[in-house]
Amino acid sequence: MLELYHGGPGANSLKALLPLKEKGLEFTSHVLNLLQFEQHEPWFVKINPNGQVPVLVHDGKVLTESTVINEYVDETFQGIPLRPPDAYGRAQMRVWTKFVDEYFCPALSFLGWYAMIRTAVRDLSPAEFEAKVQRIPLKEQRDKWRESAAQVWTPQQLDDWRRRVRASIQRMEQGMAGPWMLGSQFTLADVSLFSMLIGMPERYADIVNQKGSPRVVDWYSRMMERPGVKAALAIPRPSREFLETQQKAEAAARGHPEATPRNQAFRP
Ligand SMILES: N[C@@H](CCC(=O)N[C@@H](CS)C(=O)NCC(=O)O)C(=O)O
Repeated sequence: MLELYHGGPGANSLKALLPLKEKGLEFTSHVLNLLQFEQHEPWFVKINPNGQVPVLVHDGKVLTESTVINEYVDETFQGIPLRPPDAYGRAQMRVWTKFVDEYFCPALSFLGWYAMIRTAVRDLSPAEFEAKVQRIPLKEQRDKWRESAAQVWTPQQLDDWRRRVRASIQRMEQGMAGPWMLGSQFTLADVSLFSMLIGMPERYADIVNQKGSPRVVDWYSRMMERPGVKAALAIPRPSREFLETQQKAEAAARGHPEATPRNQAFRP
């Protein structure tokens, strides 16, 4: 029996969803609303003490870390193979998955949180917000929630994360070895990179576009045609819906001082 605890289809959650869908595996999906702190509820922290998604549970065995989950799934289950058959190919694949985990994903994540979190928590008073943050197991994550709500990051930091995102796309553009990242075989390298790229041609049109990164744009279109990708992207996205509701409330309140959000005190 397979169960996946995840957020909506984006970033590390999409990364773990894609191989399950590509292989056509049956699994029970548990979608958490990350912007309402469901991943820090005691019941979930019992499953993953880090209070983060994704988590795969296979016959009662708990697996964390999306990149590790994906290799486990490919090694354990039938269906389309997602790792190259040879050691050198697998090493090349892991260079990309490591690059995503250590460089690309952190840069995107900081920019995403900066853009989202303050709006997401606008209904919470500072005390309510702090009570939620206190439950977060990892200090790094507590800091990240607090810093993004207070928007303390400097323009230089934001510029540097954007630089890293741009450098990541250029590295992909130069490294694309065929229709898929490693050449003719679709692998976990494509899975990892695409999970970060999803939505970028719209949100980062100045970075991902036909002129500056044509091979990446063509690859993205090929990815979007895959039935496994379509199936993964059809998964519910409660965090996104919640954020959109908060954004509408924020827009409606603009210019109405009486509708000032309760988290005013977070603002610098
Ligand atoms: N290294 C972990 C990172 C997991 C991670 O960052 N998960 C994010 C979602 S993409 C999360 O749960 N964020 C919510 C939080 O930390 O409060 C992995 O690859 O699985």
